[in-house]
Amino acid sequence: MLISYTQVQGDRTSEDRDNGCSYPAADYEPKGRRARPVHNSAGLLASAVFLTYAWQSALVAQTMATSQGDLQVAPVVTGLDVPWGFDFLPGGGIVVTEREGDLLLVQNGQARSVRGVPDVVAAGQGGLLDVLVAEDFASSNLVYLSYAKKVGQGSATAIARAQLDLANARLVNLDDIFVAAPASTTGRHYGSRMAEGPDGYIYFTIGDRGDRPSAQSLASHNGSVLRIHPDGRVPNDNPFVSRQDALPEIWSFGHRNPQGLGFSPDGQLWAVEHGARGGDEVNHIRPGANYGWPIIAYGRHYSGLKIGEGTERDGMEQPAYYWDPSMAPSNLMVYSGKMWPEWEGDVFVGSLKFNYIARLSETAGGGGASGQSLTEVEQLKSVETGRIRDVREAPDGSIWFASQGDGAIYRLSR
Ligand SMILES: [Ca+2]
Repeated sequence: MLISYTQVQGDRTSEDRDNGCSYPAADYEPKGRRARPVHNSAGLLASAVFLTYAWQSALVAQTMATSQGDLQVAPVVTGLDVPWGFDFLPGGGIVVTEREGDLLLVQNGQARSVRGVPDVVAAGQGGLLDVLVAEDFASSNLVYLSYAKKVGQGSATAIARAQLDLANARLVNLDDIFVAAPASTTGRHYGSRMAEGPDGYIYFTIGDRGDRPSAQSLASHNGSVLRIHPDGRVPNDNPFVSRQDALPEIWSFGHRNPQGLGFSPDGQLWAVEHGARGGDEVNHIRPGANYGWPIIAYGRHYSGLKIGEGTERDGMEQPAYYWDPSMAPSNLMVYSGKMWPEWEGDVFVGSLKFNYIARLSETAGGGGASGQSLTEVEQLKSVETGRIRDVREAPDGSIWFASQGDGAIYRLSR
């Protein structure tokens, strides 16, 4: 059943905050084309009381032609304003973030705005970003949010943890378990995708915040994949815990702006990042490894200038795959094979720029040390796949995706 989420006209002056920023084409974040929630002078969301919800009869599912035949594409929730992340609740339903600062609980035929979300800096690429439902949610009610947090005159990527009170649609016991250092006055490259590991730790990404050299610095969280306990403590087996010159949460580094992160069914960690022009890349993440930015990279700066030293260097990892031209990757998901056994182990990546979901398979022969280990073998595309912001596998093996272009979440199934 389709749930339509309707917001009243918002204060258009909130869009002015995006003005004056310039971004490379692949990362460019257009403003939401829908009404925006009203923000008061303190930056607090004042929209919740104005929200209304409406039911519509379910639209007929459309079809998408794929290598597995014509699949059904059905809208789950519409009327969203820049959906950024969503995740599944064990009892059915989903939680969805809207970048402007709303968390929605979509469950039992209702879309409700969740109260108690943290104040976010909703400007540039910042805002309320990813949401992660804890594996043990049924007993813990824990959810994690990543967001742009105001710090001094700038902002920093923060991870908050809270309990989601489903009955009352509110967060309780909200706590920032991590705030990246340093903060930055730029509104770009927050990273922010999260995943829970099979080890129970929380993994998440942070981009270079527009300060390229900082991606190589272990004294900065910028340009990293990080790993923490669910309460924010640092695991004592993180790769840099014993180094005095390193921040101990860092798991891997040398990343530009990773906005996709996921574990494969066999427990391997994968990430996808916005590279420079012609250099968006998928990486198999290993602890302590250096992924090269900005010393090695495929592609060029958006100015046309060459990057760093070239494409390879000893001690720096090669991507498993890269796109040239850049497709502006959002999230990444490694598929279990539950609904489509032929796609087991394949990597699915949403494209913001070219409006499709990439399916990547292992290269025959494994690629080896110098070759790419993945190849893009299919582009899942339909009128619904406009500006894919998130892609996930549901518990039943169907593939769900958030279309920023449509302000909707769709379910892809047989
Ligand atoms: Ca790299």
